[in-house]
Amino acid sequence: MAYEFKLPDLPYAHDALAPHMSAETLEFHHDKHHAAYVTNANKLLAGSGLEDKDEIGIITGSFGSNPGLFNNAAQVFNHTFFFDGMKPGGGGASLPGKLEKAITEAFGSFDKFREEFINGGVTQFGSGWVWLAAKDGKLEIMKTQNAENPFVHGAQPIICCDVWEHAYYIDYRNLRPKFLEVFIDNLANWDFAEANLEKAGF
Ligand code: MN3
Repeated sequence: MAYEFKLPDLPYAHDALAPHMSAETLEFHHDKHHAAYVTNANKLLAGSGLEDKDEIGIITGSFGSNPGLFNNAAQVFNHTFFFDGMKPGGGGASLPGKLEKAITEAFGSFDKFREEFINGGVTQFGSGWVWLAAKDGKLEIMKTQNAENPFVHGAQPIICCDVWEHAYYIDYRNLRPKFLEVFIDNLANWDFAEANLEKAGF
């Protein structure tokens, strides 16, 4: 049975993240951009020899050898992960227990983590992503270009922010730093991050 990429519904209404992220942004970002990656990934999967792999197997299996498939398949995963990683009333410094402990161990404090995550997103030149990722049993900030994600760098994703311009230009124009601050302070779903930390073996 060949794998099929699917476009999941947003886990909240399109207007649920306003004023931090508008319904218009989510209508374009989920209903148009994310949907197009799903359509293209399925087209490019056909005949690739990776049809029988799972989602992560297709991503890691196409990395470096089938850029068209890799870019679309990874962007399907990245966007689902990004949208699941936000919630209405999210963000802020109050974290679930395991996440707080792991962040404090890795960065010294939540404020230092916040600063490093925002700085990672701001300094990712051009299109890409900033991640809190788990590698070798430790949390780190990882920035990736275009569609790359932690799986192709030997790491597990915990939470991420999309820093492609389409993620923030409607709401914040060129102010990427402001968008990243709002992500950490008002949007991040720390329960989702805690669940991913447990999946990564913490
Ligand atoms: Mn995007």
